[in-house]
Amino acid sequence: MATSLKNLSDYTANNFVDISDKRFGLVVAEWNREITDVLAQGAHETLLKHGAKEENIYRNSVPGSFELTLGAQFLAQHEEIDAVICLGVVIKGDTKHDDYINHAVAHGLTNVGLKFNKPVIFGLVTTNNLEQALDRAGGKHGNKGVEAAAAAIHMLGF
Ligand code: DLZ
Repeated sequence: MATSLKNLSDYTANNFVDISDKRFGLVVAEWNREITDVLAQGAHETLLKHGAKEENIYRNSVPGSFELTLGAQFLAQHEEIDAVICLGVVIKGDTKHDDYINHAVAHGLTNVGLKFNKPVIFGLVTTNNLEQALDRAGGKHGNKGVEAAAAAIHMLGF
């Protein structure tokens, strides 16, 4: 990542980012796996479409979304990794588990990004039910995995 001060226009004109030599970590939660697999596929395809090399995409799975933070840290600590994309699906149930997980992951990923000074993307789909989750994994609301990869690429333009 560039550390020198650039013109303000350089920060905004980052529609094209050369990611051909960038290395990406994908951290994918296994809970709701049929959905997180679709998110991961969307992210993976988006990175390739924008020029990333297959061998520069490192996919790792974690048990559930709560573990995304530590998974992200395991990858982000490596200097060779330029950005980490975290993908999970948390569906509201009878208890407040979703609240605890979602907030923990949001705080956790923020901290990892700041600690290692690199993009750590929050690709967590947080919904009230399964249908809303499916809508966001290749359904009528697109694929949040694609958006997460796009966010990573955008941030690498800084
Ligand atoms: C325990 C749990 C529950 C109830 N729901 C979800 C969920 O909807 N999505 C998800 O990714 N993970 C869930 N988990 C698992 C937790 O994220 C975590 O893996 C366990 O609490 C172990 O730390």
